[in-house]
Amino acid sequence: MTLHIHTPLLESRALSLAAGCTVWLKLEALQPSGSFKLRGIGHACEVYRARGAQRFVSSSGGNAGLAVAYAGRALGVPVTVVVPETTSARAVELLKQEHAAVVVVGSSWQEANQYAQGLLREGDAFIHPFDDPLLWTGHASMIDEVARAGVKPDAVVLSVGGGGLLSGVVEGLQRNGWQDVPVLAVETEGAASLHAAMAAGQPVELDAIASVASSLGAKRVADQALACTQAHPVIAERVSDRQALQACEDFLRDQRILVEPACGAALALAYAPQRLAGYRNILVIVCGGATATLEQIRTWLRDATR
Ligand code: PLV
Repeated sequence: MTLHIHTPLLESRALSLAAGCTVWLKLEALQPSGSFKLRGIGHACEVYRARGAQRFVSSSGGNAGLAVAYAGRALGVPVTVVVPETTSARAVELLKQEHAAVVVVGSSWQEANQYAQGLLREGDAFIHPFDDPLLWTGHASMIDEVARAGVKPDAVVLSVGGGGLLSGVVEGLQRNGWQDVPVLAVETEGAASLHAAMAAGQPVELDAIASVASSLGAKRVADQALACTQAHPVIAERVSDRQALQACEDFLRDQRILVEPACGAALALAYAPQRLAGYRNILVIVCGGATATLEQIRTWLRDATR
């Protein structure tokens, strides 16, 4: 028994028509915590508990924090999540539903993270939102499921924040012998830390994040994410906030599932005509996201300047 579930893999008629090729969806939005994060974080939490952890500490007010809170409740381990003041009321409400202790500190993730490090006592396990090999191994299971279903895509489309999802998907492709399947790694223009690192050939720290896709807002990607781009074919793609938001609206209409702009970024590549020209069979990781509401997405879309 794992904490995550085996998610549906389905062919989307609407997205296939929009993209001009067959589009398969891996519906990670249906994980109990609302995103793919539960695969890697569930695995990490199980390992840390087996090593004796008596508390899990997270510094994410987003989907990683929610996955830790879900895993902790399921495993009977108390969870403390430190979130910055920018975290939405909805996210705090969801964390409290999972009975996590929520501490609100600092104006950014960096400050909340620093505070969380200071809380660590003996017996605590810190669960990083994206930079931990245990997470990547857990995320890789989504590719095992696709391989077992007998669907081999010509490319995988996914979103990149800190690059944990990218690292896990590349691990999954490699362990299934799919070294020849490229990854199209999508970021919003204001959160394009992987794109910047690939262009520079080394890790780069962005000055600021300027995107509504806050779940993609890692100023610097994990070193492993950049290493993946050197070991596996990875193409960096960027979309605007407006495209990511519109993709959330379109996906709700087409598949009746609400996702965050972080996930809309990957979907936007399929909705934009011609961006997938030359491919016949695409797999999109519908990574999900539980913290944005439809009202919020519509407000952002109305006000989007980029
Ligand atoms: N979210 C991280 C933030 O990283 C978090 O703390 O929850 N799609 C969704 C819905 C996500 O929540 C995230 C990461 C990503 C994609 C990107 O995954 P990553 O970070 O592994 O590249 C800043």
